[in-house]
Amino acid sequence: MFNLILFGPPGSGKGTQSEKLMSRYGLKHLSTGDLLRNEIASNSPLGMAAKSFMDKGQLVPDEVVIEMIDSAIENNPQAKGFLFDGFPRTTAQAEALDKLLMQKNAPIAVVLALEVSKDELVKRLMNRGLTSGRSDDTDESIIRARIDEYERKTAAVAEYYDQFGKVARIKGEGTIDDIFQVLTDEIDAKIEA
Ligand code: B4P
Repeated sequence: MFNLILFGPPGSGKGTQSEKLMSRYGLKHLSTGDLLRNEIASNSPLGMAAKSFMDKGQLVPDEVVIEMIDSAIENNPQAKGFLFDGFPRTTAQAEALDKLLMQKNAPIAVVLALEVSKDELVKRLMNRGLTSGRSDDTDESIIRARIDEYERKTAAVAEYYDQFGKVARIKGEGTIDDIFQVLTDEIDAKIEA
């Protein structure tokens, strides 16, 4: 099994690059943002609870997303590896993920961390808001709240994985294809190692 995390602030290109990586490597894509939006679309109790946090630009509580990822992993026993997108977002989530993967003897191989300036993030998300219909993408103050939440709670996840030497930091500005090339170089080096 080959497991990787695509990491970065909101709007850094995680969802965009995940689509491309998934088709290149045949990994199972697990995006907690997408899983939560599916729960909201189906009006489930979990979705309704999550919506109140997401609409304010806040993180959904750890226990909710950890349980969701746990069942997504269990529901995909044939996966040859997972691409985690937007998860983990706190060190508690990272520790929980490591525990889940330890049971499968398949630890995270690499954390690819996309780095993008704050101004560029706001610009991209406002732009996406014009067409995505996502309520958290249309209001600049909510976008800024998401970036603040990232700095307060999520940036530390990269430091958590640094202690195991697993983080590759990658400039997330430039063309989508150029960034994809750098990401695949990092992954190929890990696969060959
Ligand atoms: P997510 O769905 O994970 O969304 P995101 O971080 O906003 O976006 P992403 O980073 O994937 O977007 P992308 O850059 O691809 O989270 C939404 C919410 O769900 C969170 O705020 C939180 O409330 C909740 N949540 C999710 N996971 C959670 C967890 N684990 N714990 C707690 N809460 C959780 O795209 C952005 C735009 O940039 C696109 O329009 C794209 O076209 C553009 N773009 C991408 N690359 C570009 C490039 N190189 N140049 C120019 N534009 C580019």
